Amino acid sequence: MSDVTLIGPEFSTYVRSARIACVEKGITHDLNTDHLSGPESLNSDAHLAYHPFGRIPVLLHDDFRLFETSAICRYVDATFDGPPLVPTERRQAALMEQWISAYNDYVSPVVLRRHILPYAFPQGPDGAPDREVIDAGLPEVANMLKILNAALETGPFFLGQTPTIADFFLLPAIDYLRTTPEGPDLLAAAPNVARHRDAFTERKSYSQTLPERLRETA
Ligand SMILES: N[C@@H](CCC(=O)N[C@@H](CS)C(=O)NCC(=O)O)C(=O)O
Repeated sequence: MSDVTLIGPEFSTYVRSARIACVEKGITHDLNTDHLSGPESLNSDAHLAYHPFGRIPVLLHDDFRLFETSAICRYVDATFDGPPLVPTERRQAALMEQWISAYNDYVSPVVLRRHILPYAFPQGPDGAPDREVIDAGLPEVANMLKILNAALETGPFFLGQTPTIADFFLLPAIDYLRTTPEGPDLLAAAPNVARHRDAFTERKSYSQTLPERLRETA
């Protein structure tokens, strides 16, 4: 029993990243969505008391509260016994930071916000996915996958055979990408990215954090 609680729903990509860190470290965690009922509840007083920017996840451990997924993963790594989630060699550790930051600042705004989310939460006419938004984003999504494909050339993970926190960030987005109409073709053109996800499926941290809506397609 670790007494770690993560606030946020299981379908959220960043919540999944934090959950993967817990499973890879070998600790149990609870998920808490008690005060969350929909996107608007992220800006409720109850949630803002945990996360002043109205995002998820938040980690609770004893009387300690922490937001930002990278900080949460690093806290889990530093606090509990278990396999290291960060490389010990300084350049490898720096490369891990590089890919976490690149995911947050470049990959997620394109792959998640301009492709996956417009399908998951359609905002177009009649509640359909907004084709203009999605079509305009496709060349950039393909370019992101090209960059990731090159980075994962040795693979299967960013830093070789063992996943690190950077991989915990990428996996949830790629797992959703497979399920969009264009996803399979985009991934066929980026086989190292597809291999990254396939290598993850062999790990407990994949199956134990698989969101409900991906269970049929896994
Ligand atoms: N920088 C934050 C990003 C967290 C984030 O954006 N989480 C998403 C869920 S995957 C969220 O809260 N979205 C709600 C929104 O954008 O309003 C982190 O690393 O935790």
